[in-house]
Amino acid sequence: MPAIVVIGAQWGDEGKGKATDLFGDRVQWVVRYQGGNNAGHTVVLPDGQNFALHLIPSGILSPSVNNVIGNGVVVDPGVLLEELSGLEARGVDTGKLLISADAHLIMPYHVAIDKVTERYLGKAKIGTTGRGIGPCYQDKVARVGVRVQDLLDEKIMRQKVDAALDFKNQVLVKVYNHRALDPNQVVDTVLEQGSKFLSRIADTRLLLNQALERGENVLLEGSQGTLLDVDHGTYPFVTSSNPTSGGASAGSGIGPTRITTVIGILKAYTTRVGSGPFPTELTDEMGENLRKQGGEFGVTTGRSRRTGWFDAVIARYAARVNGITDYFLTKLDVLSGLDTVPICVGYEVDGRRVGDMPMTQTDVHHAIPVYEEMPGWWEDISQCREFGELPANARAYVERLEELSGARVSAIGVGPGRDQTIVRH
Ligand code: 2SA
Ligand code: GDP
Ligand code: MG
Repeated sequence: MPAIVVIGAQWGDEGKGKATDLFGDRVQWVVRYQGGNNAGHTVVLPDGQNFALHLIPSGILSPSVNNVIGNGVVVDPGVLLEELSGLEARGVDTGKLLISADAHLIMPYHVAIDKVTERYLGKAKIGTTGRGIGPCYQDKVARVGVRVQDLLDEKIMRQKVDAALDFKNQVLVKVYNHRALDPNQVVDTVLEQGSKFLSRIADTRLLLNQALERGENVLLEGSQGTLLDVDHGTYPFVTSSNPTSGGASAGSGIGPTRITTVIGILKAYTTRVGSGPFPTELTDEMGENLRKQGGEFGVTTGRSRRTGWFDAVIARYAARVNGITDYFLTKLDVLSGLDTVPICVGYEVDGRRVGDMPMTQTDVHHAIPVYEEMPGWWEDISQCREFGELPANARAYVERLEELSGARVSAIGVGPGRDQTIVRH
């Protein structure tokens, strides 16, 4: 398995952190390829210690793994330092973390613009994490971004920030009634922060390709999920990068022919944080129960996650868009204790029955789920380690999801712990 990709098949928070951690002893490199500290990836170690990672790859908790923040990631230097010191204070060795010289820096004005834009949008807001992700990617695409390598050249850094703030301050002050930011102060702060991680800046695309040439294994860890992808998600209610497997090549510099396996992380039900359409959403007591049982609260912002039943239209879509070879079905244990478990098998859109993701966002907003009911199970399954140990109804639920979802279910999560996993293939 030279290069494998782990991606979220729904709207994020499927359990990608746990899945990546499980590969710890079989890969030499773990790479983040998009997003930034909007992500919240949870890993629970065998001794019960719980880690929430935001910007740093989940491989950091496996001592032998080299970790890379790839060129496609947006890096807030202050957050990076905080996350590093938080991990070090808990005894984690962070010596094997490298950062691409081509990754873009989230500057203080990106965070300010993210927050004021959301306030300005009011009811139409995206529900961003407020971490400056969108404004930073906007600057990248507009070719006025500041990159990690600019920390190595103060003159260039000052020129770029002066030019950027010349315009942005006018917008901040005139449109948003926000105070102007002082370019010298911004540069001094960012250079001071950057000085603490200069030794980690590297040509990571070269190092990763050399590692692949030596026969080492690389895991590309996606953040967020397929339906938050700026191209393939529920636009405009998406993040500003490509969490789908195609983004893994662009965001790391590893060619697509190197990728042999794409693992889709799929929750046994569905959640979403932020605004936007969610056909199977439950706004009743059942939704509240799923939130409580599943602990569905944002790892970065603490926001309540919206909850709903499993949606096979989404899973089929994710299988195609990402070329998923295997699914890791997580949080099956959360569904114990239900009389019946509904599965959304298709949508009704303005009187028409559809089995695939509608072409237009208007139709996605109008989609009414068509459900099939499966009998539930009452047993606590958190100690099951073989597929055969699951209650018959839980097995039938997994097998039905597999039939509907476009790829085989190779592993099943029955709890947050590393060992709480059933491996089938
Ligand atoms: P942004 O901040 O520009 O990326 O927000 C745009 C949309 O992307 C969603 N988004 C997420 N959805 C699920 N989980 C994410 N990470 C955190 C977690 C979220 C949290 O692991 O719990 O703590 O709130 C994540 N990051 C971005 C976001 O909700 C917007 O819909
Ligand atoms: P990520 O963003 O995809 O890494 O997922 P998050 O960490 O945001 O949210 C997933 C949550 O579910 C975390 O609290 C995990 O510890 C937890 N989790 C992962 N797999 C399982 C599972 O199979 N069962 C249960 N009960 N919890 C799980
Ligand atoms: Mg998360």
